[in-house]
Amino acid sequence: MARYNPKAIEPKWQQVWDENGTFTTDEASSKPKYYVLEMFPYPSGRIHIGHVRVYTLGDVTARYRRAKGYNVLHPMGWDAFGMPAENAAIERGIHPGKWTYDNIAAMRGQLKSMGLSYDWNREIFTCAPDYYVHEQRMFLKFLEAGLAYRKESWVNWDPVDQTVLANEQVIEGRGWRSGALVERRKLSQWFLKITAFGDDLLDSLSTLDRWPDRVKTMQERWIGRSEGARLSFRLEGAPEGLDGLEVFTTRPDTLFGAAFCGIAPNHPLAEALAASDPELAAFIEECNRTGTSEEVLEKAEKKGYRLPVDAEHPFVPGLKLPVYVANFVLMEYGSGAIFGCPAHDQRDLDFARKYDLPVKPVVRPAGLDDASPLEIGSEALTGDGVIVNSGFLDGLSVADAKRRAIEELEKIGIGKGETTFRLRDWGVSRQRYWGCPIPVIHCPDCGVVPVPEDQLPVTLPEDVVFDGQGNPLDRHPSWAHVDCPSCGRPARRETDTFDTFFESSWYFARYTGLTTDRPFPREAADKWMPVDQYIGGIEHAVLHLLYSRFFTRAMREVGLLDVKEPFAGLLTQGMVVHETYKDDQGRWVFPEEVTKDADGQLVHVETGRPVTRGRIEKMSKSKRNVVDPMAIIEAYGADTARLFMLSDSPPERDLEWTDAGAEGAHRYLARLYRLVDEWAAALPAPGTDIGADLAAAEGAALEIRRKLHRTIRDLSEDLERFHFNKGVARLRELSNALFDFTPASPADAAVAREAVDAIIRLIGPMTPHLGEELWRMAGHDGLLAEQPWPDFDPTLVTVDTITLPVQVNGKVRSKLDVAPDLDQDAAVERALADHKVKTALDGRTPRKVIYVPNRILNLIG
Ligand code: ANZ
Ligand code: ZN
Repeated sequence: MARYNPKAIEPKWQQVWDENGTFTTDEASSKPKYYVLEMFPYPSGRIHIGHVRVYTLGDVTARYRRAKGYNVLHPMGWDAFGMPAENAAIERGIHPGKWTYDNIAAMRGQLKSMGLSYDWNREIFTCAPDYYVHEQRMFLKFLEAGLAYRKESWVNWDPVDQTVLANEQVIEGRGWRSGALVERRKLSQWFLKITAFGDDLLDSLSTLDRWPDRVKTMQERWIGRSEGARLSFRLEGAPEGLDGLEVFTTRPDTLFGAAFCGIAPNHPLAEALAASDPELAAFIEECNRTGTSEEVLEKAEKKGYRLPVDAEHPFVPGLKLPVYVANFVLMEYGSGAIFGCPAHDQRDLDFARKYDLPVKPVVRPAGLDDASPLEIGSEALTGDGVIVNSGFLDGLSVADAKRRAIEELEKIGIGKGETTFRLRDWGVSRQRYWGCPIPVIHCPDCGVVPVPEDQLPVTLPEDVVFDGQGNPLDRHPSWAHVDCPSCGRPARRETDTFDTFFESSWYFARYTGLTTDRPFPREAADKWMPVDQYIGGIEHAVLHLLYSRFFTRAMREVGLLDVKEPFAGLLTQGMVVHETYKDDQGRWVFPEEVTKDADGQLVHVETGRPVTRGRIEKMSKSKRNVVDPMAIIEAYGADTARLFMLSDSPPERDLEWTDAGAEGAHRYLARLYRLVDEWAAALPAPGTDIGADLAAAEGAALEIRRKLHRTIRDLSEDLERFHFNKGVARLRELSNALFDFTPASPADAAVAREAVDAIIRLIGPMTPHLGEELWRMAGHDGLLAEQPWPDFDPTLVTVDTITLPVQVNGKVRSKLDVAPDLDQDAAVERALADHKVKTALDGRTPRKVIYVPNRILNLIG
């Protein structure tokens, strides 16, 4: 008798798929397309358990769709630029390129050992010139189209990584990688005009009906569209040319409650006045020590610096408002200046209380009658209501007053309605070596000159020094020194490289065809895009997913493809979590080091000292609760790891890794293997016409058929909806029925053949190696991976009832057709209504009920 041995089976089938080109996408196929993609990995060196989960989810989807008759595109590649490679160079003297490609080789092997159905012919490496040359061309196209531009701006500077960070990369005021407190700096940077698509990026979210609401909400907030007005205050005491102050407001209805104006620390007026005011200069510098992200400013204490300048109220002649430099006003939002209405804005109220400014309510909250006094304590009134104390706006609703105020501003020519976005243009310049060089040259005479097409790609020099001091490209002796392509005089290459989110913003389109003359073939992109199902982590809800949506629009605008949305369906998988332990010193302990002593107390295996169980947490090295996927595959095989990743939790939720769970999954697969092994010889040969025998099936065999066809129907639904855990449970239930079944008659054997063939196909996407092996053991030629998904027989699934025999005093009196798993009360009620049972009971009520669900009901009376 053979034994389930994944170590032998798995490499064997991987090799067969490879040699056979089983997963090579056929461009000539006339089947409907299905593009499934998992977020590609950063080549850190080893796959982690999160990879195993996400790539299993994608692989089951790809294999299922293939079986359902789709022409599937399922590619894989490497997000290969980025800082860890450069850090390795600094720390260990390995060239980032070598480090990266070595890691890729190791991880590719690990992914292959999982049996993933990728078309490896389309593998991409974003750090290779044949990939990034297209980025350079694309960037120059964007530049031409006005979608890329250069400007001086205040940026988030990471003092440890020595680079600029996008706002999205600043988390609670710290760099997302280094954890260092972010500072502000003024630099000349390249920007991509994501704001040009602000409205569309927002409005089109409603078309993404296969995206999680959570992600859409996060994007909506991030884009942050605000409708309001821009208006100009006349300033008294301001230097020439700076005496009009533009502010953006979403609440023009509260203008009569204005108490002050605030400007950003980097506002031109503040900078002009600081030139002759050291105290102001010091205040500005203090503000610059915190990052530019809103989050930070929101939390910081509100502070201001009173300027020797007043603003004239536009509607109230003679009313003068003090002007402050305020630390909570952002230069990059609206116009970098505000008017403050303390009664109806919390920040303004905090500020007013601190600097003793008037607080004048101008909105009476709905439900508060005219007579009651309108007083503001420590909380601003931000709700709806009726306008008061506001001249020509009095009596209007907030919405009407907004419109009326804008009308008035337009009439007197000092303002207009305006929409503003929280979203800012994407700064893509990074002062790093291991990234795609930005293909421009700076000429003292000609300014910024694009690198001519025939000189692309601009490749990275190999001979660079990594010592952690700034950007190595800057200090390379010759690389940056070139002649100006336009005037021929000495000029200098741009030494900044692109943010690495650049690469991942279009790689999904590159997979549609690896052309050299263009980023991807137009027809192929139009055929394959959008990705039908994208799978990856929720941590990319705004960054990567928003950039990709923008890039797709930008690529469309420059004529590279014709879709707007890159990802039609999105699944965000949860984390894999694991138990944690600490010893009596509070140190983390590996779960393998924990055992129970004679009294059943948890202790450390070596020291015998007490250990306490901690929370179940995301796997992390520091908490010593990491499980290495390669060790799992080594111990149980990839199919067990895959099956476990699909069991227990829905994909969006966290999944707890337990050894017991993995062992359970393994035992189940071994049992299925034994079943097929035992049955194989007695099954009718494949291809035999078993139709008549199947039709003759009855009793337990018929029950098996019913269960089988229901499982086919329901599992298909489960896979379409990504309810993989439910699907696994269903398969195990079906298997249990088979384990209990002993085929005796020819009809039974036919049913066994039908069931074995179907269950192999059903489990194939989840445990593909075992699937292929069982397919062979069951006597089939060819590959399971090329078999269609089984169909269910509708006549076998419609009858969702079972036959329940009813005994009265031990004698069968009737048979009821009832729903499976009916509870006792309902079963008794049904029985008492049955006339044969009634006759048998002859008016007596049963004294005792014996009920075995789905088997028998015995009434004693
Ligand atoms: C006056 C006012 C009165 C405001 C009131 C609010 C409530 P959202 O909705 O997020 O777009 N603002 C404008 N530009 C700013 C900047 N650069 N930095 C900081 N704050 C700025 O917020 C728009 C509101 O935020 C604007 O409306 C403005 O304050 C402030 F009862 O104007 B408001
Ligand atoms: Zn020149």
